[in-house]
Formats: sequence, C-alpha cells, structure tokens
Amino acid sequence: MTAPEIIGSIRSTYTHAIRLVCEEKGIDYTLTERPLRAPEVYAIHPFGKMPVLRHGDFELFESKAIATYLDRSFPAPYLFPADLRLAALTEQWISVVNTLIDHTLIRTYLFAYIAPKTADGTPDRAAIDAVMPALRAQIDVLDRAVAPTGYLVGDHLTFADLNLLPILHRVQQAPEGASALADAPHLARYYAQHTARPSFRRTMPPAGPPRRSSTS
Ligand SMILES: N[C@@H](CCC(=O)N[C@@H](CS)C(=O)NCC(=O)O)C(=O)O
Repeated sequence: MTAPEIIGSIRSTYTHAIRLVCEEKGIDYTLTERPLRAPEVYAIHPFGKMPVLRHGDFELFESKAIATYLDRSFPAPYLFPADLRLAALTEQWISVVNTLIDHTLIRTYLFAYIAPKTADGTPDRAAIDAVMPALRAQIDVLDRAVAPTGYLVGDHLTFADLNLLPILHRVQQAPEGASALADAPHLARYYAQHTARPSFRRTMPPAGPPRRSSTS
C-alpha cells in the first residue's frame, strides 16, 4: 500500500496528533512540511486548515477524519475503541478538546504570546489575564478526567489522548500554562508519562508557531 502523505507542519498541534497516530500504529508515512494556509493545504482543505492527507488517489481533510481513516486502514494497535461506550467517550473528548479546550489553551492563551495583537508585538497581557480563569477551569476538568486510569478513556491509549497531548505540550511552554499544569497533579503525571512514549519523542516539535504562507 502507498505510504500516506501528511501535508502540514511539525509545529502544528493538529498535524502533531496525526503524526502520533502514524507513529503509534507503525505506519510508514511522509510529512510534507508546509506553512499555514499553503496552497497545497488549500488544494485539499477548502478552508486551508492543516493537516491534510493524501493516500494514493484519496484526499482527506480534518484531523479527526484523518485519524479515523488511518486507524481503520492500518492494523492494530487501534486508537478508536470498538466497544460502543468507549468509542462514544473517545468522540466526546475529541469533540470537547477541539471545539472548546483548543480554543482556550491554544487559540486564545498561547496565541496571546506567539501571535499577539498588541501594537508592539509584546505578549497581550490583557488577553492572558482574561483567559486564565477558563484555562484553569479546563485544566481542572482534564485533571479529574485522567485521575482514575491515566487515560482520558478507559485504561488504554486512544486518539482522545493523542489529540490532547500536543495541546498540553504547547501550553506548558508559556509560564501560566506551565504553572496550571504543575498544579494539576494527575494531568501533570499523565503529560509526563505519555510524552515519554517513543511516538512523542520522535515527533517532538521545535519551539515556536508554524510559519504563515506568504501567499495567505
Ligand atoms: N478542525 C481542523 C483544525 C485544524 C487547524 O486549525 N489547524 C491549524 C494549525 S494547528 C491551521 O491550519 N491554522 C491555519 C489558520 O487557521 O489560518 C482539524 O481538526 O484538522
């Protein structure tokens, strides 16, 4: 079978989650490094979001769809449980992370550091202070979720975990994010344990945001 091609960036959290899927499943894949909103991304994703996938003559966008496709196309280990309730819980955590937690932790908090809207380009202190209650509340929810087993769902690694870990990795690179994680003992242990996995070590992104395409 042709190797899947992921078009995205090593610095993008959503690209990182898909690379983790490939690494955990031992899929031979290529990463085509592209800046945000690159023409090659728009060629597949109508709104220019990365990652996108090309697999032979098949093209796909949206990370959750890509993860599901790869999980079903390649042999075990499976990252989406077969059990109905565990599958539903996996969907639940992916959904809340992608629609709410990513918005708070990355698009609002982290972006106030790496892509601030301030006139002089310094971190947006007002935006950081304003988002901190929500950031801490969401970290607390995650802390309680992983407390019983060290996983978001059941007692096995699922895509729910692989989808969250790149976000935690980015958020702990900024000071308030690091201290919020340190204050959440179960989540801190979860983060330390799973980022020690070979899949994470092999895909560790360099610091800093993805580049933006000069054509965007
Ligand atoms: N819903 C999309 C979100 C992907 C996404 O937002 N990717 C970011 C990079 S981590 C991106 O391409 N941002 C470009 C932009 O919004 O301009 C998915 O799950 O794939």
